[in-house]
Amino acid sequence: ERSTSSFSYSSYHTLEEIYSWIDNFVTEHSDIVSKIQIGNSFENRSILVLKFSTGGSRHPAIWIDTGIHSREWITHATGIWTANKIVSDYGKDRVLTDILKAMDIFIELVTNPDGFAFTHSMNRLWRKNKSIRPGIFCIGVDLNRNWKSGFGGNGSNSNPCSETYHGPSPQSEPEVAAIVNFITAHGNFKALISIHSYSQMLMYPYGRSLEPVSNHRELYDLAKDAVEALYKVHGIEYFFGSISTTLYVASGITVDWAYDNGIKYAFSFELRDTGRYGFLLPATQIIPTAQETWMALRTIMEHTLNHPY
Ligand code: PAY
Ligand code: ZN
Repeated sequence: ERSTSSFSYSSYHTLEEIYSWIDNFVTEHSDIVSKIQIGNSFENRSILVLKFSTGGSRHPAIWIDTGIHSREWITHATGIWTANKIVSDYGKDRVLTDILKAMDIFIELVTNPDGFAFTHSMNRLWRKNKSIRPGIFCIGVDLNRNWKSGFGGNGSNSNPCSETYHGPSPQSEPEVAAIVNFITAHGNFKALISIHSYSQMLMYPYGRSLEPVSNHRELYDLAKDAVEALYKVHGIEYFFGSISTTLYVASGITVDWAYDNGIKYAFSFELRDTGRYGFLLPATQIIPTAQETWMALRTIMEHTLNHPY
């Protein structure tokens, strides 16, 4: 395809289709969108980030990632719709326009490209990346257990055959190291939102322990506002709270790392549904899911804009 106008936002797409959509998208919206390659995956695929910016140097920034678990297809689809929503509503939606005048938004759409390619070619329910190591017979590390914060703790597994295998060492996986290096080098991220499916939850740190974070009350109130805004769109209910108290204890995860590295607005979403279809959410639910998620994202971004630190 040579233009985004023929792209279907209500269908699931392959890696090649998404990467070609990215190229068309940045060409068509080069005034506010650019593409950055932040690294290469274990199997050497490009790791790409979309940057939405109205200028300035090193604006305070918001990070959104989708698809760190490759089988969570609704997350990539929601990310693509969201990227298009940002360019469509910029200049029309007052809140979004104010956000983008002061802050940059970065979206990593395919955070686990090797796993994602594998969900199309061989195993639709593949979760981990595709790394292999000498003497280890199972494939892949859980990229949401490979972060330095709480690495190897409760709710992660040292068995390479486990779905929650944390890997040999923190950031051993190039897909995680690329994000750590990028966010650290940038140095001005104020919010990080990591998007998963499924369960219909909006959560914040910690995953690794039941201990409340220092701004727990603020994150609780903000999550409540965000899920209320989400509910108003299609009447879908979300649970919210810390990861450890809302879902389960999980260590070495993205949002704990973000929080421990000074990003105090750190959230993870679990998108639709609650298990009827699970990871195999029908494509007819892509647009409604993206629409409601957008209102929650916008609530978090607006709060970040209004509470500079
Ligand atoms: O959102 O980071 C989070 C919570 C921890 C997730 C994890 O275990 O990595 C929760 C699961 C996920 O989205 O990966 C929940 C899903 C339903 C699963 O795979 O069990
Ligand atoms: Zn996940």
